[in-house]
Amino acid sequence: MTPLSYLSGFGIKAYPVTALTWGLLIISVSVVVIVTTLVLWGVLARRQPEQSIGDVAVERRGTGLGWLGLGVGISAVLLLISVVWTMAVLAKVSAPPPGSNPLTIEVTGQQWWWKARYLNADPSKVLTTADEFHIPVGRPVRVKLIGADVIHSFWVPALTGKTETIPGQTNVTWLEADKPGRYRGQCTEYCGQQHAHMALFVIAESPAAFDKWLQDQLKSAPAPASPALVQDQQVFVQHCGECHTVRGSMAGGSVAPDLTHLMSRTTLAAGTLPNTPGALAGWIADPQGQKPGTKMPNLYLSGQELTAVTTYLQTLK
Ligand code: HEC
Ligand SMILES: [Cu+2]
Repeated sequence: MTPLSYLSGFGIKAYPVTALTWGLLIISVSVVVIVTTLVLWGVLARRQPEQSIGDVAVERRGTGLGWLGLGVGISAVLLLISVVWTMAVLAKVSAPPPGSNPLTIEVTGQQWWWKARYLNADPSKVLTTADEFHIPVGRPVRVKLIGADVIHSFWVPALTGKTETIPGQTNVTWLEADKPGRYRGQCTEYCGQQHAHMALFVIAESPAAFDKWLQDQLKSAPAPASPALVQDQQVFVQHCGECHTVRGSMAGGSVAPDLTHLMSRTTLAAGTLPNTPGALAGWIADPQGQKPGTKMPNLYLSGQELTAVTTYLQTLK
């Protein structure tokens, strides 16, 4: 399966939608094939090739109306089936099943990355992270969608359809994965230069693995383990702290991805780069070269500063 295929789904929300997708696809394709065949047949099967059009007398030939009735009848039945089926699916997937204790994640779409906050009544358990969202298998997840700047659209084709993130409004959708896996999502509302590099990943894992992930993510970054690392951290706080947060350091910016557990993510900059030491250094040295237009500026660090910052970031497991 290709990562963004919508022809197969995984989870109680996706199954009825996938069945409907296939049903409508089969009906539509059959209609096109049947109509095309009939038109071609009508065009090609001239009964009296020697006559030109003007020679044919205008006269009533009997059964034409019957054909119209048949065509309209078949179309009406098929359209009715489609409508009823679509309504039934919409009703079924409109909300998580009653009594199902969903997890709630608030997702903010912004140019050009996704911020996630795992909500909790206890503020010390609210987690902020970016672009890669872990969820427990078999539990519904409510997704509250916020637009930070322009309209984006949240789409994880294998799990849920598209829902817009609109500035000034909160939209709510939900999803559930019933198999562990890594499901790719994508912004699907054109939102500017790097719209195509605004991916996200939903990583579904067993409830135990998810709980462990959440507990680890809630921890602050450890204090630097050596005097050299203390210096590296200072370079980071100075140059990067006004935009990025690393909990447990003086860096507390909120306009860019939280980097407290950067090394637990597999990609950088919303799926644009793999999270490898080389790509990380390349990103920090020249974000505008990697993702032209990105809201992270080129900071023109010296070689030494770049090494310091990447060394420090690599301790953020
Ligand atoms: C003016 C604000 C700003 C400053 C200063 C800034 N960044 Fe960023 N940074 C961003 C934004 C915005 C993004 C998201 C970019 C995107 O995906 O398009 C980002 C993304 C990143 C990412 C990828 C994070 C992820 O989860 O994918 C890393 C790593 C990063 N910045 C490191 C740094 C470092 C190191 C510095 C200091 C040398 C720095 N940034 C300075 C705004 C900033
Ligand atoms: Cu977008």
